[in-house]
Amino acid sequence: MSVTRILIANRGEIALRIHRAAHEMGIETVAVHSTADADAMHVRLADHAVCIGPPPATDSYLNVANIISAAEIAGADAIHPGYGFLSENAKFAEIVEAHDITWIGPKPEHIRTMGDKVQAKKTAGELGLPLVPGSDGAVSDYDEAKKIAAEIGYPVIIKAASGGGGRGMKVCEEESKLETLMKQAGSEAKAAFGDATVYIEKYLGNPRHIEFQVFGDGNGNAIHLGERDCSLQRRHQKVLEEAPSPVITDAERARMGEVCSKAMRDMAYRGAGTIEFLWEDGEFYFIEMNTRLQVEHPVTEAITGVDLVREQIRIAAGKELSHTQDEIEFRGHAIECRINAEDPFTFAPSPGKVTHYHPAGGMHVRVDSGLYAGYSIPPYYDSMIAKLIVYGRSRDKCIMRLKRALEEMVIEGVKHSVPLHQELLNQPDVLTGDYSIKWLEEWLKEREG
Ligand code: MV4
Repeated sequence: MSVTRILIANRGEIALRIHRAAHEMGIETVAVHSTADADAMHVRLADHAVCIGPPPATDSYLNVANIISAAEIAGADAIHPGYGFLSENAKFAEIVEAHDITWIGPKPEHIRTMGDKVQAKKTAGELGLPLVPGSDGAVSDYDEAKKIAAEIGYPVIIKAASGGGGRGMKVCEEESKLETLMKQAGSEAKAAFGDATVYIEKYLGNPRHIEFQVFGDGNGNAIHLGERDCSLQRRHQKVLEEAPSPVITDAERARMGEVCSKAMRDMAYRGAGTIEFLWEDGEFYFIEMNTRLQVEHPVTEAITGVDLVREQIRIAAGKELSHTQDEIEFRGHAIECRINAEDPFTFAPSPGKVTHYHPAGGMHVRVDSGLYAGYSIPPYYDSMIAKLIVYGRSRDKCIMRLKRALEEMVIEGVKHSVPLHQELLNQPDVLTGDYSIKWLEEWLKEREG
């Protein structure tokens, strides 16, 4: 299980992030890239690089045969999938392990379980995580659905078992609309995921999105690294994340963190995971678990001092967790701004050549990005081009520093979301932390006028 050369099955800032952790551990890296990414920073930094196909992700970053071949050719003994792409593909994880390559990720069975939202909820309930009231598993019978909805009370939400990320959801206000909305949700789910299975939950009107970071060693030891508040989202895309959450007390973190880490111990979870909750009126309700590293992991790193990617690699190599729960201390506040190549008003993608680039710097300022002056942002992939992560001893100090850092950021040649973040950080509700998952879209509507 020794890891000496990691193939990074990803691109952009997360490929750099993994390369950096690997090199600090004396481990070599292999970049893979599409023909559109031949000049990308992740290819330049890596020790070895293999082209795995044409620009469309289905032909390159999602091409399992080409990635496994690249690993064999380059002599990689481990694969890190990053986030997105193949990171939560249980079949891929199994194929990697069948080739005697170390999979830097959770056990395939756990990826599969959590990928099915009905099974994930059932498992979470058995492990003692608090659930949103709703159907006990999938519902197909309309009379049964009406009975459940009447019990929990309207409004209810109909969700697709294969969904996640908000796709295939319908809010139902009254019984007369339930059957129609269930049929719609089912056929949309069938079209999008090839699976018409749906389930029902009480609809929470104004919750926050709060998620706990967990780590397991696969042998029944697990710890938590506190929570992140990711309530500021637009169309299920996170815009700004922070740790700790402005609404969670130290006692609540300790209590809920223990509930999460106990659940991970009981399932002998391996690697990094994120347990997502909706939070309303002081109560947590499990919604999903992500079995991968998340985009927003650096805010957790900033307040705990733990290198999450290093930890993932250690666990995959069969080592113990570096820290006991007692050793984890939460100190200060961190905020991440996601910077996308898009119009800050219309959100239209803005790929193209970056003519000037100067990242922010200074104390407690981190920029994770593959940008450089002269780089051409290809139009084929996600529009996120940089993450600005700022730390301060208090939330107020963090925000002051974040404003300063945003002023320093220079990205020219494409439109990007720095001006949006500057506007956001002048909103009283953002400054006080008084926002829910609805806040951003409502604010954008008002801004449009
Ligand atoms: C909900 C909900 C309200 N009530 N479930 C959206 C993504 C998926 N992970 C779960 N989602 C929601 N589930 C109940 N019972 C509202 C959402 C939701 C949401 C959740 C987190 C962050 C942003 C969101 C935006 C719209 C809806």
